[in-house]
Amino acid sequence: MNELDSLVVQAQALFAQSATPADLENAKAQFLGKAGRITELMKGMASLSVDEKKSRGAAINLAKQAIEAALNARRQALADAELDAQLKAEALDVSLPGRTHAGGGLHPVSLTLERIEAIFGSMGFDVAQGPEIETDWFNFTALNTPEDHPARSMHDTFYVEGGYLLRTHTSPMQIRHAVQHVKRYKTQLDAGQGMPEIRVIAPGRTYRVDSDATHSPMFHQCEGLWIGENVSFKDLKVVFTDFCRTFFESDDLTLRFRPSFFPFTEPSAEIDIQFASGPLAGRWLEVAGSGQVHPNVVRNMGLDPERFIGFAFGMGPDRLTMLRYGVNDLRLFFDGDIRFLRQFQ
Ligand code: 2U9
Repeated sequence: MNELDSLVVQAQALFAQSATPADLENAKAQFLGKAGRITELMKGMASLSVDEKKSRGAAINLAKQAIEAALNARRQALADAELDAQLKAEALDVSLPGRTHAGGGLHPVSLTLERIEAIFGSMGFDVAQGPEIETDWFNFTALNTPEDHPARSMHDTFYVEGGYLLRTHTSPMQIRHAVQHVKRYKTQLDAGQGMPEIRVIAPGRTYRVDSDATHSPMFHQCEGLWIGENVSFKDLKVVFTDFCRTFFESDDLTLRFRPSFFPFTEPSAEIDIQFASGPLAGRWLEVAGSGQVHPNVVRNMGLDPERFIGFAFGMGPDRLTMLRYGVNDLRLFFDGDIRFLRQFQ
């Protein structure tokens, strides 16, 4: 192998070893740079005759062209490799699941409240919401609850400065609603005419000094009221049976009205339900209290109890949610554990 061929082979080898464009440019300088081997060979021709210069020059040129070709091929190869690596690094895997914002959802008790509102709404009941900090009058007195009733004890209720308290039930809202309703139809009533029936439910937060697996200091209630001139216990039974069957999506569910006592209703009854099938089949489960509204309470609405009559009921949406979903500890609803709450989305 002559000197020029060997130079080409050396250049090819050095170019092949160059792993980066910078290495390659350094290698190029050794052969094609100002002080490179080819330049030196060119300079070395000065002492040659014209003929020798021609043939030597042509030979050196060929070697130079071969080295340049090897350089360009290696430049291209390195550029291709770099592009390849870049494409790989920036590659989009279109089969990956998209990045979404975690969608929130309603709390299970809110789902129950919405469900209760929709069912009673379909039966013509309004939904009334109002203050959670109440006066003694609306929370107790107007509801025929005497001064010495244990519910009024400091141990049973949270009292706020200024004679206010955290409502212990949503019934005060029903009184407020009824009083407004009666005011709106006052002229008609005074003229001896009638008024549209009061048909309302009051869902919301209520408070008591109580805390264990089945009691929370803050809990939910939904109470209902239906007052008219011809409303009876039969209507309560029909309405509540319909409600329970729709709420629990079970047509073979039976109800039992068990005599009880509440200051604001007389007579009063606890309402128990029994499923014919499913995990709770055969057991009587208490779901609500109810009764015919006490004449004193009807009077406190501004109505004549000899003419207007009706019934009321009260239930605990927390407990209904536990029954519907099979939850065994009330506190799970208020701990805010996302693993629990996510199951209801
Ligand atoms: C007015 C008049 C009467 C609402 C009623 C109940 C019976 C009752 C609670 C039981 C435990 C709900 O689940 S609970 O928290 N309620 O038993 N509530 S009758 O009576 C009223 C309401 C408003 C004006």
